[in-house]
Amino acid sequence: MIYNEIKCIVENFKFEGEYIAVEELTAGNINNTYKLTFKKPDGSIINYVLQRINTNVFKDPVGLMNNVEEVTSHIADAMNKKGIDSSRRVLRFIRTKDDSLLCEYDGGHWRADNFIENATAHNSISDPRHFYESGRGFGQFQKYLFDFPADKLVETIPNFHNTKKRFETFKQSVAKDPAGRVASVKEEIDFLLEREEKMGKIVDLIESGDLPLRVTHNDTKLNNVMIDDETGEAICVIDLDTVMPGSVLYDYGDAIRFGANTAAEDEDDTSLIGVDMNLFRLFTDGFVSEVKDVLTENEIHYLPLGAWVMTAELVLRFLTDYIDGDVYFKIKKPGHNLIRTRAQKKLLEEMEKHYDEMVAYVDSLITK
Ligand code: GN1
Ligand code: MG
Repeated sequence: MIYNEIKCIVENFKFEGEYIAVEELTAGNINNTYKLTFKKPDGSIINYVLQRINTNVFKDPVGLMNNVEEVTSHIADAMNKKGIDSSRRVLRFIRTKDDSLLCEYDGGHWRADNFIENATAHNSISDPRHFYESGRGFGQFQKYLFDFPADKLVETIPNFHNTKKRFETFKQSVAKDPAGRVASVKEEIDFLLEREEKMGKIVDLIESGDLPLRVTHNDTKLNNVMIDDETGEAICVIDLDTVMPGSVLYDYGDAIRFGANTAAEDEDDTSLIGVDMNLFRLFTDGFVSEVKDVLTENEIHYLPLGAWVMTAELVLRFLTDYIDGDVYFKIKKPGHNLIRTRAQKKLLEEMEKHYDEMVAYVDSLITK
């Protein structure tokens, strides 16, 4: 069914060559993603990525495409000026035959971009160097956007990392209990209530002017940066739908949350979950080596707070979605959001044990 639909959508884009195959890529929790394969007249193969934007999550797909086009053009221009070949280093969106960035088909909003060849979006760390590289990749991304005018961007998800607003929404869900699940998650709810104040700390520091707003990626999981299969270098940051004004703590923190975990984000066996301090240091070194000159001392000092808040935020978001009846994140099995909640809760507890060590390490980099 979906494959017939895709065939029709493909005809609307200015792809090169003859369409020969499609494969679904299932790692993302929000959009539906497909790899398309085409054969050019000379017989060579060219691949593209096609995505259906989840408009339940991204309510303004036109504004979103405008954002990502602006951001990727800015990065490509900056690379070209430096004489860097940008063809595998930045996403480029393919237009439709009527020159639009979006194809609307049967109520769905579809977009397409180049496929980065000979590179992988890793879901876990097989080689620790990849995590150092991922730090460099996201750090470089931050640097490229340093002079990007934030007023060109719409907020694709308002209050995305506003943990105070998210906490209010969570409390409303608990009060409503729409799926009748609240009684079974009392322990997880209490765990969050005990941490409510600290969870709002980044928002407070932004409001008080202690942390600046920048243009940030906001979803810096390991699998949102492509690693070159041959060189092991981070070459291209992907999944740009949440690029918006934010704090650098969000980018650093979400990457640590996902990548320094000794287990998967949704590990069922919580005894496997911990913080790998070696990986923590590797990512931190890679990230800070790129952004040290553009960040304030305060931002560097508070980086570990970013890791703590982003992890707590995911406990909150997964639990809220579980309580709401699984309406936001795609789930791969029944109870998936509860499994994710418990895994992130365990990770947060482990992070709390290492917190002072994390702060000491980051502070030692300020004076270096
Ligand atoms: C979603 O789209 P994906 O899978 O990269 C989510 C992130 C969460 C992440 C948790 C727009 O990211 O915020 O941290 O799942 N994206 C959105 O795995 O909500
Ligand atoms: Mg992604």
